[in-house]
This record gives sequence, C-alpha cells and structure tokens, in this order.
Amino acid sequence: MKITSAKVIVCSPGRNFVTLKIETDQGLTGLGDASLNGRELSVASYLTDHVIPCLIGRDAHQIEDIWQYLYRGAYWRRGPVTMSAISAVDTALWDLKAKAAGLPLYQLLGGASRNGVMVYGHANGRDIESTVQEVLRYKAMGYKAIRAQSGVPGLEKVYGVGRGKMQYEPAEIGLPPEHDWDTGKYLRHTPKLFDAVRSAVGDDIHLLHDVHHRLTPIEAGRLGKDLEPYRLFWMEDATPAENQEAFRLIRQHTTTPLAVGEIFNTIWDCKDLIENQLIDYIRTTVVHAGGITHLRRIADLASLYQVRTGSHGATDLSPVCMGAALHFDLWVPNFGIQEYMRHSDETDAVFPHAYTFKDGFMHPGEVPGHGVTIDEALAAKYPYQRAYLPVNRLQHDGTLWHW
Ligand code: EZ4
Ligand code: CO
Repeated sequence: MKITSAKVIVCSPGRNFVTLKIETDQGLTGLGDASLNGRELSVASYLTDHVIPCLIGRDAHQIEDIWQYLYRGAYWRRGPVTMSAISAVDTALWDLKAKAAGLPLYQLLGGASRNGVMVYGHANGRDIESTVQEVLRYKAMGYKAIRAQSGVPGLEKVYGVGRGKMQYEPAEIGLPPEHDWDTGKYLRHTPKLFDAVRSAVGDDIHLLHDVHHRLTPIEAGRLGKDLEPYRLFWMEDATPAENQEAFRLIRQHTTTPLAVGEIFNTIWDCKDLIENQLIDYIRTTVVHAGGITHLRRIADLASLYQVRTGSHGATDLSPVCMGAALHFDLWVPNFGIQEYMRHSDETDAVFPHAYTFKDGFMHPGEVPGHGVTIDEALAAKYPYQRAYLPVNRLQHDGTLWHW
C-alpha cells in the first residue's frame, strides 16, 4: 500500500484544528490529528514543508519504520511541534492499516480489554455553589468521574472557569489574554470547594482537580494533604514538570494520587516520574506524544510500576485524536481514565465519528480504522483564526507566572 499523496487541512469550526490526510494507491485514506493549541501553523508547515515530501512513495504498512525515520531522521529530536507532526503521521497510518485489514483499530493493538472507556467530564463554576450544581448535572448525565474547577474569590479569571454559560474554551481569538493569580487565595479556597462537592455528590463519584502547574512543590504537597479527606481520583499538574524530580517533594507529603503529562511529548519526559513511582497516572496523548506507536511504549513502561493511563482529552485535541485515543484506551492493559471535554456541534459536524458516550463510558465503535472522518467542504467554511492560550501574572506585582 503505497502513499501517493498527503495534505494538511487547517480549519476552525469553533476552534483551530490541524488534520493530516494521507492517500494511498489502494484508494484508502488515513487521518491524523496534528493540532497544537496556539502553534497550529508551525505544525502545518512542519508537515507540509518537511514531512510530506518524505512520505510519498513509502509503504504505508511500515508504521514503525516511518516513525523511526521521522524521529531519528530529523536529527533534531523531540519537542511539541515535531512530535505533533509525527503523531499525525502515525495516527493516519494506523487508521490506514486498520482499514486495509477491515478491522477497528483496537483489534490490531490486541483487542478490547474492557467493555468501555471510563471518561471524566468538566464541571466548572464561578463559585462553589455553581460548581456543585455543575457536578450534580454531570452526575445526572451518567458520568462516573467528574473534574471540578471553581473561580477563586478575589481573582478575576481562573483556569477552568468560562465566561457565562459558554462551554469552557481556554484559547481566545487574538493575542494572549492576561489572567491574574494568587496562590494563597487558591490554597485557602480549594479545600472548601471539595468539602462542598464531596458532601453534595456522595462517595460513589470519582472527583478530579487540575492545578494547571500553578504551585511550587511544597505548596502542592500542602494542597494534596488538605484534599486527602475528599478522596480525589487525582490531582493534576500540581507543579511544572520540566524538573521531574520536583514530584518527589509532593509525594513525600501526600497520598492524594498524582497525574501529569498533558504537555509531555516523549517517553523521556515521563521516565524519571514513572521509574521512581512519583506519579499514579500518565496523561500523554496520541496527538502530542508520538501517536499510537509511542503512546504504547510509554504505557508499557508505566505498567511496570503500576502507573495507569489518563490521557488528555480537551477540546483542542480534535475528534480524530479522540477516536484514536478511545481505541488505545479500550486495549491498553493499564488503563486508568480518559478525559472527555465535549466538542462543539460545529466541530462534530466537520468530523463525523463512530465513537459514542453512554452512562459515563465511551466506545470507539466498530468501523474499520479509527472511525473518524472529515467533511472537507464543511471544514473549508471555517478558516484558521489566530487564537492563543492566556498567560498568567501574579496579582500583587505582575510577575509572569505559570498559566
Ligand atoms: O489547558 O488543553 O486538562 N486539561 C487541560 C486543558 C489545557 C488545554 C491547553 O491547550 O489542562 O484545558
Ligand atoms: Co490539564
């Protein structure tokens, strides 16, 4: 099965997505997601200008060889732009191989290990009361696991809390918006939030929280300890992880399970965290960590240390990534949970898909391939719009902080 052509489709049905489409001499096409929030056009250029010319004429069945060729062959290894591009190629090739075999992708990985994929949804509110209401709304929709984020008194904008009734979407059109931050206010508020949420929702629902890199390791240790009575499923991105060793300090102070990895792009970002058992869940994704091929490698390393998967699944990862991720999740032996932030109706219309949600679980469907396609004519009606994630500054003196 020879690769005859490939192209990049950039569209913005509510938000920006980068999609790679590979065509073969068998008449089959494969799709891969290459979306990188706020840096979409860099990945599009990386693919169009540097990767696609190297793909033409290759055997689409040689997924591993093409992966190694793009990783080692670039000389400049790793990084989010490179790895998102490799991810897109890898995902499209798995899609093709599964279509050629006439099987849903999860069957090629080794078949289903479970009946469905437990996902968690996002409950966000301006204050504790509205967040509690959102958590109860998600519970009523059938979710077994819910992430709770609330506004913090005295802070204008906080990660996870949208404007008005709109669906939460962190990237905003134009140049990066600026948010304010105060660690003390957040640390005093968050245990109160989970005290209210846990007593309202009962013991049977898994609760999660995303710190979004805001804390120092010792502050994260303090928060983890304060949240222990509420039995969280995990505390996510408690501190930036460039220094993997930082998690040792958090670990020494709390039994709240730790999750990290949504911005990681290779196994090397995860290695020390996993081998030293400093985390409980690894959140690397199909689109940013080298596709199915590399995610499988990370999950196998993690399985040696009882670290489970919990892939990132925000709306800036396209339905193509979500479809591929669900096949991976249905198979991977050390599965933990999958994040699921619902896409807008416009996005779902541009990317018709076989995956479904029912009673808190998702299933990738039984269509050959990963089960996600693109309506190119509709996609063309939504051109790229410059949009960026916010930056954060400390409220008291304007120092640039982690967002
Ligand atoms: O801010 O995907 O767990 N989910 C998250 C996301 C990230 C965005 C960044 O592009 O942290 O909402
Ligand atoms: Co996150």
